[in-house]
Amino acid sequence: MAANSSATGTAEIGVTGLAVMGRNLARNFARNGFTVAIHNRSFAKTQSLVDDHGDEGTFVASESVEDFVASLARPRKIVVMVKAGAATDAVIDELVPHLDEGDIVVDAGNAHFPDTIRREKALRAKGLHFVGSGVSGGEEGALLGPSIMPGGTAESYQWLGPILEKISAKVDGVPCCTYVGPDGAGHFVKMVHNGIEYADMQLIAEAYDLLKQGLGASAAEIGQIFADWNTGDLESFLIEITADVLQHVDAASGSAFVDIVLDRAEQKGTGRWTVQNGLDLGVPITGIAEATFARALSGSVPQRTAALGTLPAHTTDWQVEDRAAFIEDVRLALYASKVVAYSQGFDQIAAASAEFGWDIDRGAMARIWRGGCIIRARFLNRITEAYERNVDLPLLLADEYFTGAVGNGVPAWRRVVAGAALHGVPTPAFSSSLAYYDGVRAERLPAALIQAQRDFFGAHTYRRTDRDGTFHTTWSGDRTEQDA
Ligand code: NBP
Repeated sequence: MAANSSATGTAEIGVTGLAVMGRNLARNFARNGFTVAIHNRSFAKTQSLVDDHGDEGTFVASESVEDFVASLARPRKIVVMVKAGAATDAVIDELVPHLDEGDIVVDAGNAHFPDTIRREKALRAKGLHFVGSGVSGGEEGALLGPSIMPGGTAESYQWLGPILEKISAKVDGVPCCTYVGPDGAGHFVKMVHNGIEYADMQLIAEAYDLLKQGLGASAAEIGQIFADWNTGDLESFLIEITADVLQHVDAASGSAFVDIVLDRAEQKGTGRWTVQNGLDLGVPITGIAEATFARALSGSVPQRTAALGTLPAHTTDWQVEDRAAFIEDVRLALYASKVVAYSQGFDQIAAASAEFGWDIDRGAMARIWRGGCIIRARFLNRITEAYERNVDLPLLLADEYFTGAVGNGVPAWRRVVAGAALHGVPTPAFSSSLAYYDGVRAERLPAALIQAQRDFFGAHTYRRTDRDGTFHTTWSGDRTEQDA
């Protein structure tokens, strides 16, 4: 370890913010042979990293921001890994006076993309590169290889790309890191990744509940079903850990672990951001929205308490006769609903890319999500292939592979959703995904009636199916039609 006071200026990358994520990211850089400058607001974390892992590579520890910056080779590449929000601004404000033109500041925390757009603009005006980068994979990913989604300037990626690609996860030798697009693009894609993660988790939870209610199966039995599913099209990190969690027994009570966990799902807010942005852009991301609201419902304690034992269900117990067929139906319904959630998420990325001029390659995003991150899954290869077949694909579901893969499961999907409704099992994500599927493929939607109502009470006008133009009917008068 070099002494901070010598300020050698040789470190190839710097990390400031050495809590769980920054500490592991710094170790990952060092283990990959990079000389890493390290810094944290309180020096204890810096010291502890050196004490515990100093032998894993070359760390240059500094107590002050000034020494930290001075220890880096130019152009300086500094990864900021602090609590998202005000802390990020505070760190940037502290760093900037010590930086030189062309230096690169990477915010690898979970920033909200409008903040990244603001920060990029401010630093660009000072001749600095600001890179908002999504990093997924949690603590373990940061250490062993995360999925990395960097935005900012293409020029900054020429410097950063080789370093970030080296520490990222690899699938078939391909790094799970690529340049995403200008300013907020990287953090935007990370946000949608997290939104999809919400949908994926909710769908898995609903599949578990369906198997529990329909089969009366134990957590361990359902865990085995998920383990079996993990050998096929559904193979993914989330299915794998679900099998693991369901088979885990609570040491204190001897019960299945999942049965002793309070059923109130919490959130840190990226799902909410994704849904808010979906509303802003007018993109129906119903899978992500239902997943976010399902967490909110689980935490609606007064409402749940008021409803429990009060609201009549008018259902009977669900006793599935052909267990194997039911398990296969739930598997097919889960796969189909999952494709809908991803299809919607990729629509959101396309809409934002057009809105902000980011030119995001959706196939490349699926490729860098194949490893390192929470939603890593076998079927992401299929998404990359779909966008390679047609870079402007308007709807993932309409790609020939997914049309077949989802289409085959539609009868099962309908049986599962209908069964859930009949037996009172809440499946908001399964149900809304099927409703989206039917909505998006419908030749004619009842939106025509909504337009008519809007014209009736608010003179909002309507267009006709049989000729061009915009019209209004004088509803309160003689009901003649006027050109609007
Ligand atoms: P935290 O989000 O818990 O942040 C703690 C770090 O922020 C410490 O280094 C702390 O310094 C520093 N910090 C704070 Br708080 N306020 C500061 C300020 N005003 N000035 C300078 N430093 C300040 O750490 P984390 O869980 O490692 O996450 C880091 C980032 O990575 C976050 O944005 C998070 O959302 C994101 N992320 C986390 C995960 C995950 O699995 N945890 C996954 C992906 C992304 P101190 O030691 O002096 O208090």
